[in-house]
Amino acid sequence: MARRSYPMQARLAASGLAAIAEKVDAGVRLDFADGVRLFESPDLLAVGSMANRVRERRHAGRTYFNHNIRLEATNVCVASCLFCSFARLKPGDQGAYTMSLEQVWDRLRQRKDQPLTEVHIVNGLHPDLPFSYYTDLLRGLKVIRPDIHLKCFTAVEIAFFADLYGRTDEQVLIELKDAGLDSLPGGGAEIFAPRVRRKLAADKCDADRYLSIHRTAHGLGMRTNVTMLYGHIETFEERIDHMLRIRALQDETGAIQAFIPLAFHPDNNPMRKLPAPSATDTLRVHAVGRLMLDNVPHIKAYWIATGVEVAQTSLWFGVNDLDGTVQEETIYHMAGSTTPNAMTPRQLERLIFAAGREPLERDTLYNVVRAPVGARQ
Ligand code: V47
Repeated sequence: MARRSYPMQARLAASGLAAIAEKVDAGVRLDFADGVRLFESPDLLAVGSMANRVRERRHAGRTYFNHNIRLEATNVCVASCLFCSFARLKPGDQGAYTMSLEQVWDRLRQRKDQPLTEVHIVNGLHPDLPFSYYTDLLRGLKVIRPDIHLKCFTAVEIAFFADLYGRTDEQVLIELKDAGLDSLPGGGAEIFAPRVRRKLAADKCDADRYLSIHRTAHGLGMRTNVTMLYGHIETFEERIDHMLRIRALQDETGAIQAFIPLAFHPDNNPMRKLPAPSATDTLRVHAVGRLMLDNVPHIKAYWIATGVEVAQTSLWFGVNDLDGTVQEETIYHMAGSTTPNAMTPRQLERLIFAAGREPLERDTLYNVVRAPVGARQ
């Protein structure tokens, strides 16, 4: 019996995606309804193949990672986000910790032989520390490693500092920048839609302030990332609304480097009855991110959140960045992540090669710092 051919055009038409595929081919921007349709279509591979096309147009097979370390200096946090397994409300609560500055600095000193290029810091919203804790922390890290990039404090932390210490958001950013801050990570975005944000993260600054802080950071010459926490109670419409708000800011400033979907982890938090998002949902969210965010250069799969195998597969679903070696992560491991705590650059290179992609070690600003292993002496 002759085998029936099933070219991609026919497949796209069968899954109701032909019009979107035409737009993608022509470089026409997708709209809200297109985005929702991408989530509703049953054909994950058709969505993935469109995202892959866009990825290859921009980056060919190039896939970035960096050599970084995570530091979480305190988990004391006045916010009670329903999805969080990391925070402890008060100093003294079981499991609460706040590192001394020496302890934080020691984490970096201990790695003096590692060619780290980035320190990524996210903390709880601690009500009692002086602002100098944060500025001294940054200054001390730069003394230990003057060339290290400090990607620290989410926009939610910046808003909290401004309110607690009686400064404007801009003043906080300027003082932190003077102390050594180089860029902002994307955490704290969760879901921008007020319906969800009020339920999950009522104590956090709202979406407008989150985005305004990123805009201000961009105005001060800093790059930032933006995340989206998915796989809990949000709708497809709310996911697309989130992406479109990011796209609108990027149209204004052009200084967002990466979009990072973050898979919800349900262990040890008040939302533990919900299942974790499936691998197919994770692949689709990254693919839709690539298709909707036509002005954001990098789509990152944070392998600690997606799992290593799904992160590897996502390299054919629009993703071109795997974050980094990470090391010392606690937020996801307290919420049930079963990935290793860290990967070596060698392991990252191997898994990217094994996926048929080209690994490149980058710094935080996407300058290539090391050639792939195959090209090394
Ligand atoms: O904002 C917390 C998320 C974020 C859970 O900018 C959870 O390069 C899932 O922002 N299940 C912090 N997610 C991590 C983060 C990040 C990660 C990697 C790279 C970058 C970057 C930023 O973690 C929080 C929150 O959205 N989170 N608890 C949980 N149970």
